[in-house]
Amino acid sequence: MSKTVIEHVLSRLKDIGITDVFGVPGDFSFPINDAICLDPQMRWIGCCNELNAAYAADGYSRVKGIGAVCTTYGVGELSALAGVAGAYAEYLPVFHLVGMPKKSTQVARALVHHTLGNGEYDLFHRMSQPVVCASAILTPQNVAFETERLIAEALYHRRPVYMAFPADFAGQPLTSGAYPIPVPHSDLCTLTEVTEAIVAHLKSARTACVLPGILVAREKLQSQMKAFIEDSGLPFATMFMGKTVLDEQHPNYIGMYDGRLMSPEVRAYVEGCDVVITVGTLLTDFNTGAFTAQLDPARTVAIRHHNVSIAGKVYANVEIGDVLTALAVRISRVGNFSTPKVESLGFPVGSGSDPITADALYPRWANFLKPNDMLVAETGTASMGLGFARMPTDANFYNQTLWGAIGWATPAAFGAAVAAPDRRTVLVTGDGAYQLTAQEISQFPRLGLNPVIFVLNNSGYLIERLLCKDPNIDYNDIAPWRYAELPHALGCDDWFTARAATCGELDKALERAAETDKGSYIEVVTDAYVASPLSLKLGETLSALNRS
Ligand SMILES: Cc1ncc(C[n+]2csc(CCOP(=O)(O)OP(=O)(O)O)c2C)c(N)n1
Ligand SMILES: [Mg+2]
Repeated sequence: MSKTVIEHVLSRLKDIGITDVFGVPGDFSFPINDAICLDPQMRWIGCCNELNAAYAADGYSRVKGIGAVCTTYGVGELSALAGVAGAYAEYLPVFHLVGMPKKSTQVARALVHHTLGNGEYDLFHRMSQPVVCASAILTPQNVAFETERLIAEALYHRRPVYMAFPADFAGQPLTSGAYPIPVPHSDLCTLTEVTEAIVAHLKSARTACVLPGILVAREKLQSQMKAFIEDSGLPFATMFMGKTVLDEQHPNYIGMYDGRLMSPEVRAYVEGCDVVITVGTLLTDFNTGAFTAQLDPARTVAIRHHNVSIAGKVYANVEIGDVLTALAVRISRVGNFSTPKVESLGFPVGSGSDPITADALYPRWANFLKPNDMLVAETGTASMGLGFARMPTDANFYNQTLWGAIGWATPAAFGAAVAAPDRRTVLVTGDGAYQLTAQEISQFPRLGLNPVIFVLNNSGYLIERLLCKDPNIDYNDIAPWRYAELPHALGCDDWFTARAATCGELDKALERAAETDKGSYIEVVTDAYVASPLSLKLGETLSALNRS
C-alpha cells in the first residue's frame, strides 16, 4: 500500500537520522502526532511547551546534526518560533512540522480556533519564513518532491525548514513518485585553484595557524579538519562559538582566542602569524571579543561555508567540506612552531566556610568535567567563565553564542541528552535564565536520563548588572526561588539535590554528583557580583565603547 503524506515525510526524516520528534500535540496536528507514535522507529518526545520543544530540537541537532519539532497551528507554532529563529542563527537544521486545519476549512475561510478569526490561513506560514531557509505546505501531489527539496535545503544551508500539513491531507496517499535528493558539489576548477592558492600561501609563511569554527562541527567535518591540522602540523586556537569543534587535548591546540579581552599570549600568537586560516568561523561580536579580534584580511585565508576568501580575493562556488578534503590530499608539513602553552583556570581556592568566589567556582567546575561530557552552558556569566576551561578529551561545550536567548540551555540540555543518552550531560545555567524554562528538567526522569545540573544563584541578572548604567537598578533583580527544592516538585524524585553556599558545601556536593548514577541538581549560591573574568572584561569594554 502506498504511504500517506505524513508517513512519507517521517520515513525520509528517519533516513537522514531523525528518530525523535519534540513537541506539544494539538487537534490540528493529531495526524502527525499519531503517525510518530505509531511508528516503531520513531519517538514522540513531549515537552512542557513549544519554545522548550524547539530548544530541545536545537540541542538534539547540535549533537546529531539534525532535529525536529512538531507543533499545532498558530498557538503552538508561534510559541516555537523564537527557538526556530535561534536554530537558524546557529546553523542547525531543525525540521518544524506544523499541523494545519483541513484544506476544506481553509478554503471556506471558516472561523476556527487557533486562527485570528479573519479567515486568513497563510499568516503563520509567512511569519515563519524569515527564520527558515525553505518551507512548504504539503499535499499528496507535492510531498514527494517538496520533501527532497526541503531536506536538500536544510542540509545545504544547515538551517531550519518549515513543513505544514493540512489535517485532511496528512493521512492521504501520495499521488506522485519519489525524487532523488540533490547533492551540491563545488565547481572543480575553482576548487583546484583555491587549493593551490592556499598551499602556496602556506609555503611562503613563516608562521601560520588555524581557527576552526562552528561550521566544522555543523558540517561534521571534524575528522577532515583534524587530518589537515595533523598533516600540516599547524597549531590551532578556537573562538567562543567554535569551542570544542576539535578536541582541546590535541597537542596542536593553543587555547581560546578572544581578541583583546582574554588570553593575551594566544592573541599575540594568532595576530602575529603570517597566515591565519579560518574554517567555518563566524566573526560575530561575542566570538571576536566584542570585535577586538584583529585578523588582517591580507594575511587571512577564510574557508567559509560556500566560498573561500584568500587575502581578500573571493572564490565563490566552493564548499567547505570539499576544500578541506582537497587540502588534506595536497598539504605537507608546514614547519615546527613555537606556540604558547594552553592556559588553565588554575587551582580552586577556598575551603570550609569560605564563600564561593569566581576563583573558587570556575576551577572547581572545570575539574568536575570528564572526557566525553556534553557541557551545555547558558548565556550569562557562567558560560563566560567556563568558556576558558580546557575541556577534557572528546568533551563538548555547547553554547548559543550568536542568538543568545536566555532559557535556551535547560531544554537544549534535555535535547542533547536524548540525542546521546550514553554521554553525561552537564548543564550550567544562571538563575535568571533558568527561570524562563525551568520546568523542562521534569522531562529527564521521564526518559531515564540523568544529567548534572548547576544553577548559579547570584540573585539576578549579573551580566546585565555589569553591562548597564546602574548595576543595582530594579530590572536586574529576580524573584528569589528555592531552586534546590524544584527537582522534587517537578518529579525528579531520586535525584541528588544540594544547595551550596560555601566552598565546603560545594566540594561535598561535587563529590556526590560525581559518584551518583542518578541525576544531580546543585544550586550554587554566590554574592550578586561574583563574576567570571570575561564577563568583567566585557562589561569594561562595552561601557568604554558606549562612552566613546
Ligand atoms: C530571551 C532573552 N531575554 C533577555 C535577554 C537579555 N539577557 C541577557 S543575559 C540576561 C541575564 C542572565 O542572567 P542569569 O541567567 O542569572 O545569569 P548571570 O549573568 O547572573 O550569571 C538577560 C536578561 C536574552 N539574552 N534573552
Ligand atoms: Mg544570575
